[in-house]
Amino acid sequence: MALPQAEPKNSHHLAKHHSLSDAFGSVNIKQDFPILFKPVRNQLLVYLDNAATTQKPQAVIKSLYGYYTGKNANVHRGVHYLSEMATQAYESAREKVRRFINARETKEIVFVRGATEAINLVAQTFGKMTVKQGDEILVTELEHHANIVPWQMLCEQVGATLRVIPMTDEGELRLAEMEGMLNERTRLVAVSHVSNAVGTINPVAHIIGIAHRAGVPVLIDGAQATAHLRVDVQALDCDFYVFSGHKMYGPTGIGVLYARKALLEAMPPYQGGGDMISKVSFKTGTTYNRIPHRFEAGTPNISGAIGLGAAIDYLAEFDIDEITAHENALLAYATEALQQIPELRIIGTAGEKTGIISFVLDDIHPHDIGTILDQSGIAVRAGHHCAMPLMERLGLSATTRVSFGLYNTFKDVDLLVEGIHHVLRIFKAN
Ligand code: 7TS
Repeated sequence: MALPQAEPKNSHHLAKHHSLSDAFGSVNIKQDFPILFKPVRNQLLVYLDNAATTQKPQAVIKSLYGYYTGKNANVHRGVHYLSEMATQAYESAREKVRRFINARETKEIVFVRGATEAINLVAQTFGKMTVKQGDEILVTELEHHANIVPWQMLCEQVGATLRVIPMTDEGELRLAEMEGMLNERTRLVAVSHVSNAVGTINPVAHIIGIAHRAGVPVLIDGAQATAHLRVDVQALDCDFYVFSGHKMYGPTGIGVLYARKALLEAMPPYQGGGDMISKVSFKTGTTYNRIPHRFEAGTPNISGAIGLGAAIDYLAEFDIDEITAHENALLAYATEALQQIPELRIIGTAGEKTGIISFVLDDIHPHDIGTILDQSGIAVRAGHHCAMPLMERLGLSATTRVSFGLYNTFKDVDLLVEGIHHVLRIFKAN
């Protein structure tokens, strides 16, 4: 399948709602990301590790610079000008997040460090409140450790059991089994929207329907979804949705917990400290602030939230469905090209996938593959992808993983394929 590949151009930032059929497939979008023009090992970077973290557009970098040069102060405290500016910027980022995932109210948006912290928060607040000895929590075989370990810790603390929804060899959840696993002791289903290790898009709306019919709330780990798929928490009807800013072109150290208002209002606080209280007294005890501030103890990541807001604005310059379509086209093109390599086996062949391809190549260790590709300026991830139970299920210790972002091109895929042939040549020569 020979797809057209436009030549590099020095044109500038895309106009708002630029025709994406022009923009994608060319390198125009790369121009928004300064780091993609930094030579890596004397070559132009081919960045294919977007599931680990995405690169940041100039607009996000500028927003951080703008914050620290024009607005820096602590939030929700000072009466002075800069504090008002910082608070306004921070709270307006919350509104951008609300709109981005279509939550009903900004109260339902809690800023956290990332998906990991959001899940730990839910486990230690909602979990401690509702999960008792003998109760059960359901996760799946496809989860990242961030959506396993906090639940294991909770189960150990309260004497509950973690049960695991199995998957097929292709990497699809066996939902018929899930129905049989729900019972009157089940307190929560925690499932990823998209698997980071093999790219499966789980049918989360369907899963939420099944769980809700059994009266069980659902947490969706959207770390691998928000940069690639349209997310609407009201349409999904999920109870919790978590994600990380850095995987969607925003800064590191900022992420989001969305929780249904009634749940958030019922949950006990997570960390104690400044900003999360309404009154503190040694005599009469402490009362807590209203949501979402009750869950944001201490000085938050103000610049991070503002940078995430800028990333959301950046994504809004595109139509998210066109981003999905572009990454699907890259996935199809790369899958077909990689299948031509007899020594290569793709791991995870679900019917619905995002732009993530895990593979093994002969018996060459993924770390060797990653290291050799890096010599050609191609960045991929090698290892267990923080999904050791998934690897165990597949009988593997590691894979090499390629993951696309909106700036990747068909040329990037061609360079990857060339790089893999180079790896094979090196190993065959030895
Ligand atoms: N959930 C999923 C599905 C993830 O892919 C990750 C990170 C996390 C949770 C945790 O996100 P964090 O931002 O809190 O660290 N996944 C990966 C990855 O695939 N490679 O590096 C990190």
